[in-house]
Amino acid sequence: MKRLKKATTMILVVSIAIVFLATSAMADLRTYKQTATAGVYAVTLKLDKKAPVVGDNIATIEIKDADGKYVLDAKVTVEYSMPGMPGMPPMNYKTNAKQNAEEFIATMTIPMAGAWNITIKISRGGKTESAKYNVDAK
Ligand SMILES: [Cu+2]
Repeated sequence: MKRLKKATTMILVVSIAIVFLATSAMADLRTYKQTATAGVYAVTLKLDKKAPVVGDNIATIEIKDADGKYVLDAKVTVEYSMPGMPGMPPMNYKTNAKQNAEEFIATMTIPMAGAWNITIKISRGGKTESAKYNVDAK
């Protein structure tokens, strides 16, 4: 009886662990999330999809200082660009991110599939720092 109870508990614990791991793995596959450093800041860029798409993409930006505290008093802009290629001049776009609770939100309208460079610029106290990301738009 005691052994049975132990086995049942073990199965339960393993099941919970599997569900937990599967759920977090799925969350990783579902949406893009990447952290880059900009000066003293850790800047996490989250997109509403696994990879950006041609059209509108909602970018959520989380900025933390060296103490791990949310930075909210900054001006945040998002620049996204594609270098020139045969038959296509370089494409450069810029949009301002708006603060929303502890994050900043911007919409990137991507006109073409392929490799895009994203630069998030954080201006605060007369200084501007940049965080860079590379994405592949579908
Ligand atoms: Cu192009």
